[in-house]
Amino acid sequence: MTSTEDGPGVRRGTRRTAPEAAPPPGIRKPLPPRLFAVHGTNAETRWEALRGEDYLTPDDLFFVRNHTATPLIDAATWRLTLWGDALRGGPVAFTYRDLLGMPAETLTAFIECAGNGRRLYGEQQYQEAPGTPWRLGAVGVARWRGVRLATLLERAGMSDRAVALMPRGLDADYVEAGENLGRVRRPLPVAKALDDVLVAYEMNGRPLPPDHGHPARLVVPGWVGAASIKWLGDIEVSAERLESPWSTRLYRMHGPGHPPGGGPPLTRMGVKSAFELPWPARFEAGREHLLRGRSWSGHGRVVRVEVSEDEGVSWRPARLRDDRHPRGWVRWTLPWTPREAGNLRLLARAADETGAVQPDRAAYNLLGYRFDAVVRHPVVVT
Ligand SMILES: Nc1nc2c(c(=O)[nH]1)N[C@H]1C(S)=C(S)[C@@H](COP(=O)(O)O)O[C@H]1N2
Ligand SMILES: [Mo]
Repeated sequence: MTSTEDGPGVRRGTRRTAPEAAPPPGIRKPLPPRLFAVHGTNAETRWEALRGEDYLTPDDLFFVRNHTATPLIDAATWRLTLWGDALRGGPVAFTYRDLLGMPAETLTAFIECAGNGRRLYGEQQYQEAPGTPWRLGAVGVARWRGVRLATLLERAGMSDRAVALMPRGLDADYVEAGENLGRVRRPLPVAKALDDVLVAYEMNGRPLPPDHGHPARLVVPGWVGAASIKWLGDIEVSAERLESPWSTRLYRMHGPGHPPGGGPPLTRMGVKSAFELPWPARFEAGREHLLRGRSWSGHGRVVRVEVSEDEGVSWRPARLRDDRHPRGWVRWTLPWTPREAGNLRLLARAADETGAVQPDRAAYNLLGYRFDAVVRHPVVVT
């Protein structure tokens, strides 16, 4: 990579084509190894492939997290049904055409898996966590277009007794260690639903691709990706609290330092940063390189990013680009001239507008969620 570090970046298709690995059976789009690392039924975006890309993650580079397999759903016969004891009338079904005919809204937001960075618990904190071994590529930013969930709830006649919703996907039942947990579903508080949740039918200006939820998915800004149910089929609207395995057991912090039975269901993601570099990255000594990266937070805009080449003893501010979206990420750059050959680690640390800063260590939990510590990116200087 040394000779291209200052250049326009790794353009897709310009590198020598690596042999294609067998794709996981459940994902429809191509997963060339230069763009993705495949883990079971999931595909992780390679950060070096984002180098030189625009603000939005292109659809063909967006990570995929599937509990089972991508279903192919015909938008013409698809229905989204709202039902439950907190509707004033009976169930209400919306067609794809109904959605397209309703007031549309556009939202630029990241979706990030709660387990993004899980592998770094082991690699960096020597605390292994089971589960999909994502490094930092289980995140992407897209421009979503669709109908506000608040609008659908209003049209379906939600009463003020409603406290919880249960959006559910149309993909197959999820079976974990021989136990059938049913279809992917996770309770969503009414307050969040009314605030900023979108029922999206477009991603980056085109109909949602099959792997990302066609014909429609939820986009729950700032929250763990599991809240953003894909292939949305129905939503229960309830006057009582609702639970599913995705709220009682999964997507909670378990283990030492957390309450018995786990902490509360995870909602917002923390602050994170990543370099647009391969792992490990290679640089030539004595030349100036332009470091690039992106930082994001589930709590609001990122306002500061600093980089360290000496394990956090000293920090230099990166230059933030002006394309910040409140629910997206920010791109940043910093020129860097490595002095001598050897191995080192590059650190990037972001702060958001609420004052939250990336910690030195992430709060360990048995399922490896929410790794938000400053990442030590390995670098070889030659
Ligand atoms: N129906 C359904 N929705 C789902 C999932 C799933 O497996 N089935 N995975 C969830 C998880 S854990 C994440 S992180 C995001 C990933 O969205 P993406 O695959 O579009 O990147 O979708 C969420 N929505
Ligand atoms: Mo996830």
